[in-house]
Amino acid sequence: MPREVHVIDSHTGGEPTRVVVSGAPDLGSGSISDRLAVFRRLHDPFRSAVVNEPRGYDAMVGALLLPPADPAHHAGVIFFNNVGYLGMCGHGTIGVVATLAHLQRIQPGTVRIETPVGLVSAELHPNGEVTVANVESYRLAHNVEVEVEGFGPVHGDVAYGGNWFFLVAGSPFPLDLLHLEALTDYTWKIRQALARHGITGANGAEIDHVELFGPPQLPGSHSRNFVLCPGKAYDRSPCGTGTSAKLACLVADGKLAEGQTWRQESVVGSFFDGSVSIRDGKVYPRIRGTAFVNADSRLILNDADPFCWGIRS
Ligand code: PYC
Repeated sequence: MPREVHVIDSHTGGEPTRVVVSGAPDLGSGSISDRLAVFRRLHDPFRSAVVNEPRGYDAMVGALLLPPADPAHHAGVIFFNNVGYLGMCGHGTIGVVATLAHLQRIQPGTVRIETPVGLVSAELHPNGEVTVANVESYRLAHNVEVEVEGFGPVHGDVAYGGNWFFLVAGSPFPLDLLHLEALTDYTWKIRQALARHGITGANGAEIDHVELFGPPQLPGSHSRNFVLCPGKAYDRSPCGTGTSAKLACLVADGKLAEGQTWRQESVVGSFFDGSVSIRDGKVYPRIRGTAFVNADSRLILNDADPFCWGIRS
């Protein structure tokens, strides 16, 4: 019998999130990290079926909604994309909260969500905006030089915001939609160079996101970015975890303090408002944005379909 998977799609600043509400494989009842390990080991084709073509496309981020390990929390979630799994996802968390509101499972107020990298809380505001209180974010290394094929030495910061980022100030190409191909090629080469030179996050973690920053184009915003995601798609939103990494760098540079807002705009012209709370010297970013639900549908997984499990590169 073909299997049906209930999904709800939304976008946050243009970046899509597909929340799997039911029809997913049983991952057991361990911690979210334990369930991620089961997902990765035994059910990876399901990830591909949900986000890859012919049902999805490279920019699609999936969010598997799970019962929380701790009943005091509202939900657990595992984020995934066209090539694998994400520790955290800022735009995706905003999409999950908008989806829970669409399903009338939550009202305005605080939502506590378990992710593989820790507990994240989010505030659903009465006007539908969402503020995500992210995991601790920090800069690991400042002004790291890497030799990039065809471009020479490039300098950037290595920082964590729930995923690992290399943050580069400036770009040889304007951060706009006319230059997406060149920006993708440049940032992909930076990522390859980081891997080639053994430049990693903490404990050897791969740096799988690259972020370029340039001057803002919208009134009231502080900077525009281009973010390359692990599977070579670019983030249509300003990237919640990428903005968290940026906020941690700004705090480390003495350029942002508690109570101040940093408006980060994306390459498509959407924006997040970022701020920080600092506890015991540690930086905890807050990302405020809006998601719009734009589809509520059933995926059909039919084993007789040769592309049932997605087109995988
Ligand atoms: O918003 O954190 C984010 C994100 C990560 C990858 C795509 N979006």
